[in-house]
Amino acid sequence: MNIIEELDKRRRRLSPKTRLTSENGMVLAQDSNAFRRILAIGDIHGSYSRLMRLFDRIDFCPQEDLLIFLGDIVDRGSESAECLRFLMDLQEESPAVAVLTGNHEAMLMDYFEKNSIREPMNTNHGWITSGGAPTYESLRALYDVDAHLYRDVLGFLLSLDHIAAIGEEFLFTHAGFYPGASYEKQYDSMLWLREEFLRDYTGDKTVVVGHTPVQCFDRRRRAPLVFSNGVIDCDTGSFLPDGAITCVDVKARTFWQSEGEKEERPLPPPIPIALA
Ligand SMILES: [Mn+2]
Repeated sequence: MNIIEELDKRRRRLSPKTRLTSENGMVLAQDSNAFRRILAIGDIHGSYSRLMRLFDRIDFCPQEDLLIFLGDIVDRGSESAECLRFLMDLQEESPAVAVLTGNHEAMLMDYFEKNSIREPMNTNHGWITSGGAPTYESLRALYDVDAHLYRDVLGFLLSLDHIAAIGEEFLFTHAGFYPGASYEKQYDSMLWLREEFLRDYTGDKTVVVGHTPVQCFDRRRRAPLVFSNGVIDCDTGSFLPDGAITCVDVKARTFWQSEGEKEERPLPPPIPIALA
């Protein structure tokens, strides 16, 4: 059974009373109409001030909206612990907040399987050389002040989901997936996909991803990208000086950003894929 068949099978098996659930790393909702808005926030990369500015703009209603974070909460920026604590508290307080893992959270977890926060930074590990150094510093500062909270934050990271299937129409994941392969077979590799997914996906669901900054397609771009195969890229380069964090409303097909205009704007029309 391929990943899409498995998601659909699990989703259709849910009791009609279940609005949103999560099993085996898969967030599932039978009906997208159970939510007023379905919102997805792309890569954050340790920028708490940008996250707060965006969050104020979207006017999130916990009782009515579904909010999905697409992963890469941490790394590159200096406020990763603050971002993680905010998402952890928000998920605890809200009935419909899903937090998906990105490849940066996967690298972080691998680091802490092999190294302790009590030891000096292990600069030989790939996570540290891929933007993890400021995250290590921010977690170390949290650990020094409140070791219990540090443990809760690591537990939260361990609990992150991988993919969300919301109604018949929508899929959300950090980078993409191999449509023909089973979920189990691609659990880790799917967090790293770029062109192979963006170029080759031909399904009939809208797939909302982060991971590949829109600046990779056009250096001056900041708005999210909509591709003609139904993929929406919400990674608008939050770690870049002129980048932003983006939230997309997938039903209304509008978006907000942490920088520039405060108001909601319509998503651009679909274009064919052409990587720069
Ligand atoms: Mn990223």
